Amino acid sequence: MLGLVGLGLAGCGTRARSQPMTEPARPPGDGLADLARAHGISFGTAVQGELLAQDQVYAAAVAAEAQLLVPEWEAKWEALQPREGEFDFGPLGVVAGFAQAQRKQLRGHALVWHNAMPDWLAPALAEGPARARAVLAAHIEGVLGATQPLIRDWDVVNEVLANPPGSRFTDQTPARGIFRDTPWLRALGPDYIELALRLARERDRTLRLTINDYGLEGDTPWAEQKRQNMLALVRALLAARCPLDAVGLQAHLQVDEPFRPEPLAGFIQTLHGMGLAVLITELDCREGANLPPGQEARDGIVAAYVQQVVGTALAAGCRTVLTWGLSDRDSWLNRDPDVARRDGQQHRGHPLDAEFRRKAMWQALARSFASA
Ligand code: 9MR
Repeated sequence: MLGLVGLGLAGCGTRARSQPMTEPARPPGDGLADLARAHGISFGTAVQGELLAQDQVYAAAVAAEAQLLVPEWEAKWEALQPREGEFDFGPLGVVAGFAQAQRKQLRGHALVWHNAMPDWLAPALAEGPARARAVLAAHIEGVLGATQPLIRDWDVVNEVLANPPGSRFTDQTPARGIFRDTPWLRALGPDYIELALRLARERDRTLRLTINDYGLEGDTPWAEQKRQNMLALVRALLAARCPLDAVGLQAHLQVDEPFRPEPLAGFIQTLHGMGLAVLITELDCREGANLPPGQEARDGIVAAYVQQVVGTALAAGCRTVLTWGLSDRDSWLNRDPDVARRDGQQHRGHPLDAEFRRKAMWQALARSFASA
């Protein structure tokens, strides 16, 4: 199979090759990634390939602020294997081409997830365990074969834990024990998690293997339950000598959710004690039901909340922070009908506003990096 390195450059088109992407609008060296790097922290963001290719303001902001990129959609199953056996690395190649041209690192998201599955996948899994195993092995082989050596860190499994009863998340997929009831779980039981991790390690011995999930940060009974469930899962995997290197905390924060540093710090330290790295993988922040008057007050609340959570994670030893997009303009928070505001306002939960101006959350991240 042709590697992604070649495909990436092809996917980016001649414009990107003959005419480098827009120069960063700001002088180099003062972006979040630079501030983070000075303190041993890697900062990055989720990106959308179409915007990287077509929107120079967007591309310049990514170039200036982020060192680590993760495709928001382009590395999901539905993007990479839309029809069984037919891999399409075109959209991912656009992101990879940008990363190469701008000398950014890339992480992968996500090999196994219950969303963004192509239409053929759930029926194939329903055909039985042997078929499910074969499909999983073929995907991991096809994807890692093409993305090595460009991507050195993958979310191998994403959101495998159920949301504990009482949680306020909109996704209330039923649970089977601690696990989310998905086509993967129905086909293979919880063993699909171990199988995916083992297949990934076999295919690429030095790849960092990450389990990624959300709802692990707050000071609520259900967040605590989910942290305990994650620890139980990690303990079981390690006891089975299953390869696993890191846990990703998505950190889709909500200012209305209670937060205290101790539970999160304790969780991160426990994971470190088990030999795992902990990353913040999808940081953004939803505003509360009742907005204070004035943009400055709104942004101040988001910034203070983000600083508490990120500051806590960094103090506990987390060394990688990615936001799920840089600007309010392009965020799922304002696109997804389940999380978008219903009062006509747009969430302001990203470091840059809709005009790509740095706002209080940007400063909060900068301060968190400086004091890490
Ligand atoms: O932000 C992503 C959105 O644009 C996609 O439509 C959606 C389905 O592919 O996925 C969103 O990203 C999710 C991520 O992959 C996993 N954690 C939750 C993110 C927000 O829903």
